[in-house]
Amino acid sequence: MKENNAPKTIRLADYKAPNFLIDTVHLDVRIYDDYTDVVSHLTLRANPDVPNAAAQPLELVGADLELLAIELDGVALPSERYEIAEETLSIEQVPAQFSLLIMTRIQPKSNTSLEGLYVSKGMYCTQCEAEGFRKITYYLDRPDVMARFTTRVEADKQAYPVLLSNGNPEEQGDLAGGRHYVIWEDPFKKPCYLFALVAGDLAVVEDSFTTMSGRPVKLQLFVEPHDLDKCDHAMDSLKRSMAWDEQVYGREYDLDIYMIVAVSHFNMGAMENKGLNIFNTSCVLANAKTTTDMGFQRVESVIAHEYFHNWSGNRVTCRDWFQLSLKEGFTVFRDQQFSADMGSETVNRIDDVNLLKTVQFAEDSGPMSHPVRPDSYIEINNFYTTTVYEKGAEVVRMIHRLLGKEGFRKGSDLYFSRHDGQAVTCDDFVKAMEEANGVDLTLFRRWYSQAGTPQLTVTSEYQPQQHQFSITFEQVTLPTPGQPHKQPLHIPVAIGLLGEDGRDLPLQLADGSTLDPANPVLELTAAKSTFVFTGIQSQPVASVLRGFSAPVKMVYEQPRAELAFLMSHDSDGFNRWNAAQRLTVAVLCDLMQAYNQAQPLEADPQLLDAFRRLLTDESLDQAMVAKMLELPTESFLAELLPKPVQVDAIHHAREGLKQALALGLRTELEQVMARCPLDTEYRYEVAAVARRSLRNTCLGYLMSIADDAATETCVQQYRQAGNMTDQLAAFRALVHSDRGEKQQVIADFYEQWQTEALVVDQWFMVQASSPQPDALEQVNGLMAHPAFEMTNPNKIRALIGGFCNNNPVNFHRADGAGYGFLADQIIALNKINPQVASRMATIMTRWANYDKDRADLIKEQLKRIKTEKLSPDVYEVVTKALNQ
Ligand code: B3K
Ligand code: ZN
Repeated sequence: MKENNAPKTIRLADYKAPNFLIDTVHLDVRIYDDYTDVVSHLTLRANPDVPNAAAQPLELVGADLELLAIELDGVALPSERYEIAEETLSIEQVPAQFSLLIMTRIQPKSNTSLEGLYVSKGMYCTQCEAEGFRKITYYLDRPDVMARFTTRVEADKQAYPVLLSNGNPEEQGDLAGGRHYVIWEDPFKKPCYLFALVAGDLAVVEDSFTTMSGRPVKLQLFVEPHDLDKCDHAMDSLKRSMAWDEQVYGREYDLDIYMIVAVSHFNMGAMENKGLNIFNTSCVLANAKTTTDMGFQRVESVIAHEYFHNWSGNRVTCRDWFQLSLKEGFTVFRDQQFSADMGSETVNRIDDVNLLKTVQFAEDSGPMSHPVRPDSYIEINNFYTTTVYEKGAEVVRMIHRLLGKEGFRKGSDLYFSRHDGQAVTCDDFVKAMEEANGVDLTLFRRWYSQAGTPQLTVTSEYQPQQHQFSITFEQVTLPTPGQPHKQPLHIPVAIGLLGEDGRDLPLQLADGSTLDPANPVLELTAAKSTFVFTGIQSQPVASVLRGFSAPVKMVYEQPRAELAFLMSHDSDGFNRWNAAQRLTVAVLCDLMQAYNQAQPLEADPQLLDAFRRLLTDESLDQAMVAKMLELPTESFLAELLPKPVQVDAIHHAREGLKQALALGLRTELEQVMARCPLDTEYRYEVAAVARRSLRNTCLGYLMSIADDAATETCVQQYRQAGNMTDQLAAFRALVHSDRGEKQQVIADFYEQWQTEALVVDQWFMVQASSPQPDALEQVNGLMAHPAFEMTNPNKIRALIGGFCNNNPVNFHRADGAGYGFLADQIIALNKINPQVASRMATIMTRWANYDKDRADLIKEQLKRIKTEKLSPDVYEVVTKALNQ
């Protein structure tokens, strides 16, 4: 851990190509009980592209390493020939081409940062992205240094029968003392962040896939023996991902073997190491009994995401970490396309946009706001953000919309063929898209360099005499840290105009051009632009930003009647849903006002009617109905509505609306539940997922009344449910109610599921997110529960994250106890796992959005954290939070 005195800021502007390149790496990793020894044999040469490179000193990086030996060209280096500083090993005057042998000793068993080589439940595993390889050996730990790796792993045979690394197994054998070894060879050169190693006692599920050119690939999924019954869905998702990438992008897998290992202690979802993905158990294990529909969906998309990285990330990688979105934004876009093709495109789009608007928009208006391609960072791990991932994916999506499906494919083909085996930049990606299509994306590039969410104000007017409809767009982006002045962006706005019958009108512009009926898009390139549509016989209803065609905050005042009209007629499913949301938000704002004036909370009859139609019209897509009935979350509202956030009014208005709707629509809700009975057999397929989601949404409404009859239905469902989706929905509804029945149910649920770690996470999460006023006391109690582990990120995210992220009304308690609790946890985690600590600390960066009392209380806690000896991760977040 670095000192608390200002760790260094790294800048994109300072990027320099490496002075030395590494061609080959022979690693020999010898695992012993008390330590692990790593012998690294490198062949290096001066970088021919850097003038005078050979005259420069060689500077390798390393962290928490004990150097045991070092040799240059086979000769031991005397200590005066090299210098070891805190995180570097430098050697002056090296030849233009040479070999280096470095032997280091590391302590994986005490590595709780879960970065580098560490141990999870007795299994050795690695996480090297972004800069974890330096915790294994001294190296040029940067993505533009790509080498061919051969890895020998040696360990006790009985304790660690399975020894894995990247590539293909070349040799294995037994050694004296009950030990054994395996040698792995990866034929593709790669940056060290894609290195992986696993040693453990694991069970394996095997399958195979034949690629489009007829090559067989062995697929292996390694898990703890007790999880063997949770592998089918991941394996199936993997095979579908492989086929999809061939069909949609023409990309074929390139090794003979593809391995996935499930690990309980993992900082994020999964990692795309070449040929050896390492997964958080939560993103790979699934079966009906233990996993919800949402869990199944997550497994499918993360499996796909990591698989797609084999091309977008591994074959073509990033030149430096500022280019992270090159692989992450593109790969998220690819996994979103895949999920859309596997299930409902609209429902997936709604979920993705909700995440973007709730989390990314908030990030983009706070002190951590940064461009999709950041200009600077202190700790790169802090930049695996929704901006780099989700906004990055939106940027790629906009390119896709501007170029069309075929144009985009031409661009991606050129990108992959031109840069195969290279480490490149976001600009190289845009260039390939431009050149393959003969278009100029100069202005569009600002999406990569400019931070902040543009606000798009829309006004429109119908001119009955001229039969014209004019629509004006004004874009403004507020200043963000380091960027006081913003420029207009190139914004594609997909649009439709609905006639009186609800059908789309032909779109003819006054300048004589017609919009492509298959993809009608207005391209904004200036601060203000007006478009005039002609031949419009009567006042139309505009459907703007269809499919959420750009990541902007749109402000367009449309009367509630127009929203209700769009809700039932818009041909764009996303905007049908969005109209429902906008109508609901308008009603919620009324209710917040009523709450503030201590008036009764009643549901707007227009909304009640609209919801009644949704519940009773069986011809509608049931998945969409469920989505449209879902009220926006408190966090979504906190981000959307004017500041300071009215924590209590939002909560009570939302609960009040839920109850008013439930009372007004009770019969309809009960009817829907009757026509969506509990499944006797679980299937993860679109219609069944929709049915369960609709049923459980209705159950949630009924339980907002929580009278005896509703509670009885809920308890029945809890007892009879044959799958986790239905069981957990009932469990949550009960636990979040004030019914006494919940005590028994909480105990029963734990009793039933205590041997399933991922279900226990849900058990923590549900209790932590309860709106009941004793939630913090419950959470404090659960911190001492034997199943809680401060060293396991899944447990942290479930219990601490569940409370601080998913329970706004209790986390933001006026007495500040929620903030004190979080600060205590950040201080403790800072020493154990800086990455997770820093994630938790970002919650506190939003203090400026709250009233003065709350803001002061949060700042007080930030200052308290600041007095600790902080990791660079937490230091960066806390300092930026305090200096905003
Ligand atoms: N590339 C990894 C993320 C690594 C995070 C390092 N702090 C997973 C992914 O995006 O696929
Ligand atoms: Zn990724």
